Amino acid sequence: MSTQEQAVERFGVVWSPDTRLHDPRHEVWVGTPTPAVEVPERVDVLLEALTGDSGGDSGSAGPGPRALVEATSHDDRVLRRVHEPGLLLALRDLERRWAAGPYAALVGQDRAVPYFFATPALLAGMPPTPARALHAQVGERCYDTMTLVGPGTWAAVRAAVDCALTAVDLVAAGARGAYALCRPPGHHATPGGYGGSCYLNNAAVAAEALLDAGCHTVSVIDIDAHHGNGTQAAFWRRGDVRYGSVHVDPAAGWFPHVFGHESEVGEGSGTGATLNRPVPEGTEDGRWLAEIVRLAAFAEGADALVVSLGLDAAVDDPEAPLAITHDGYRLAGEILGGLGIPTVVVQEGGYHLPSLGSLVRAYLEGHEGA
Ligand code: SP5
Ligand code: ZN
Repeated sequence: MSTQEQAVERFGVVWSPDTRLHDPRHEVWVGTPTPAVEVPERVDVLLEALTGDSGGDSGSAGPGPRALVEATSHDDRVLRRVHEPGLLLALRDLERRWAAGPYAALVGQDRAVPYFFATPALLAGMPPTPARALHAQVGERCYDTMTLVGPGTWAAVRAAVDCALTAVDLVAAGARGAYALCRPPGHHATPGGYGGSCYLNNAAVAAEALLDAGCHTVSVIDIDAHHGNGTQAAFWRRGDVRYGSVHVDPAAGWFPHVFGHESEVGEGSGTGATLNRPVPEGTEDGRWLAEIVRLAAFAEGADALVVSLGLDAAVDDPEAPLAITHDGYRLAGEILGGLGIPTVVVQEGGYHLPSLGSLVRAYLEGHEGA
């Protein structure tokens, strides 16, 4: 029996205190403000679990503490390869413009939330004139009512991107892997739009940065309970970045509703570089892990791996109906870690605060130990 611990190189944890600054307070669902689940406390829970003293199971013979790395600021160069300039401009200015508007005084709404969407059904084939009112402009970029922008949102969103880019720096410098404690999450953010509690796509930015660092191919594997429509959109027509995801079946009624079906495989030179594995409500470890084995085979051969690590597939999570255990997350880590590919793990969703810490440890220990 070999002492596996000796070989274990623990992933550094990249974080930024600024990621706490975004506080949506509410998400509006079917017209009704409900308490936000994507809350700043998520950062503290994850950080404490990964760096606090309550670390290992027994305490005595476990590996040492993880390196805690504060994100360094990176310019917009890689970010602009994922997102349209119009999205970056709109998001950067939105909290100031909304605060200057009458919304807080009129209706007590101090967060930007859209109410009007210029869908193809409205346009009816006619050429629209851009809306003058800010409350109509918000719906040009925000595609749902659950992704509010307020004081501190931009600072946090941009800091999350810096976490992802700093984690890439660690891997580019030779680390086996690194964990980016990104908040808010990113995988629902498309090149031109935001929604699903996501504003900028941290995982897609990480993949682009890995290409920049000399990788020829990158695989993004997304194990969040929801399909990462934004990441899929970013690489839909490209063969250099593969996107594979296991998620609750949108055809059963789940967000993002219109994407995440098995029939979506990419287009053009990206044909076959997208793989969706929707699973039924109530899916347990066995089925989920079998899909992760398929995703691992799909990811194999890439020069680098990005894992979109959502913890909301867990059985106790309030936002998704899957039933994955701690052992499931540990085994998922072992399967993806078994590929032996340098990896940037990017935090996505996960909303059951009492479980997040042990789930993230389970995944990372599985991946590192593989
Ligand atoms: C990153 C991520 O996990 N985003 C999740 C987005 C899915 N949210 C869908 C929410 C559907 C409505 N839930 C009702 C709960 C009201 N608080
Ligand atoms: Zn999710």
